[in-house]
Amino acid sequence: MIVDITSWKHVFKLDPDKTLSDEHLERICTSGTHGIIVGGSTGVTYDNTVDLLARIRQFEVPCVLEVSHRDAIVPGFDLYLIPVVLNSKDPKWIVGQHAEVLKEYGAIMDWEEVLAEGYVILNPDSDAARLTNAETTVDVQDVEAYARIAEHLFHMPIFYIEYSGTFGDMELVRQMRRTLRNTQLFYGGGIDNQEKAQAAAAAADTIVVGNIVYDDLDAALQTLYVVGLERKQYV
Ligand code: 1GP
Repeated sequence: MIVDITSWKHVFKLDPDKTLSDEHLERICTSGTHGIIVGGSTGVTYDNTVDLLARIRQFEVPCVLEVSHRDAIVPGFDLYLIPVVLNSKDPKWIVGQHAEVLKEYGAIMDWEEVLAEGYVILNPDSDAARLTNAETTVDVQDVEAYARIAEHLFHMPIFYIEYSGTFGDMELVRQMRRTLRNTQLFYGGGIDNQEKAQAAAAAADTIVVGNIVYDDLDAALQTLYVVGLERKQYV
């Protein structure tokens, strides 16, 4: 399946390390969302990633893997998103792990299926920030510099403002939308109701809805209203 992420307004992010019933997975996959990102910060393995992919593949929704660990690179996804944590203090999360993987698989990679994501992780209390040793004490000018690095220096297709677990500063997100020209702005973090989805969708190109899927499925499905994607039988 050819996936055009530039048309994505709304995606769900599903974590292979978390449990979702078949019924809930079906409601997510047939909700009308533009895509499913499979990814997580901890506990992601080859086996739990294969398992989740196989379950999602019963449905027609595009499904992409956000690669978080070299051992969990599973064939069969529509696309592979490769995070580059621009505000990490450890080069391992910027190019280190990437180089390790490419030493092994570089010659056989299908680059048509790979997209780099320039990440800025801003919630210091998130697993993602702790894991990647992200410098979260940054201001708008810092984040703007990262956005320009992503777009103009590295020509990355995606700039991802990540507040995983908490709802972020929408004025900052809006400012990054004004700064970026062609690079697509993803926002994720703390979208757990329609109002927050609306605010985030007004600020970013693509909103990513994660944890609430596991905590309150009906609330998760309500986030589709803002982009006109809801399928009425589910909400
Ligand atoms: C996490 O950006 C996503 O990578 C979504 O965040 O889980 O807080 O919705 P939440």
